[in-house]
Amino acid sequence: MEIEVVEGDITRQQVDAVVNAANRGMRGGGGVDGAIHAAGGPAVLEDCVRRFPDGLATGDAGWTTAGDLPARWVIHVVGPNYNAGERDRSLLTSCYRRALEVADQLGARTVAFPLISAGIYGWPKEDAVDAALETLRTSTTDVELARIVAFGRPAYELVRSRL
Ligand code: AR6
Repeated sequence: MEIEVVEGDITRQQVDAVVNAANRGMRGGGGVDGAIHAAGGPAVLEDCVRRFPDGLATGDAGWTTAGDLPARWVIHVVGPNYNAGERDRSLLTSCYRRALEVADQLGARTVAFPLISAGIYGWPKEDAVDAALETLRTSTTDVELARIVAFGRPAYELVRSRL
């Protein structure tokens, strides 16, 4: 699998699936989650309600339609909330691994990832990048391209330096 980094907005990515950094409730939120629901439109929330009546566990992944986004699917993951004391790193790496498993189930070959837990959930950025890269590098998957979408220049430079 090729791993690349771009600077940009995950809602603009022309890929098979975009990954959303959601929360356990799975009913939208701020950050990437807010941007994906805003750009994807109400179909994304409707599908969340239908597929995740009880939400989703931390470290797990599931999918919905991408609604009006250029992608075909949204793969939702729930990263650990570092600020709330969830600091088990395996919960963070699990998000990347589970997202690739869901991508394989869907037949998605190109997948765009945000830096899960690195925003509102407060995971230290450098380690969030390393956890993402390590997990993507060591996972066995049919996904051909993992694109890390860095939000802003500093995030882009950080990912590039760790790559
Ligand atoms: N495209 C790409 N990256 C983005 C975008 C975007 N449009 N917007 C923000 N980022 P966050 P989390 C970056 O906070 O830390 C929500 O309320 C951001 O700079 O979106 O996992 C959910 O509902 C950071 O590097 O996700 C949850 O409650 C990264 O994406 C909670 O926030 C992740 O930041 C999840 O927090």
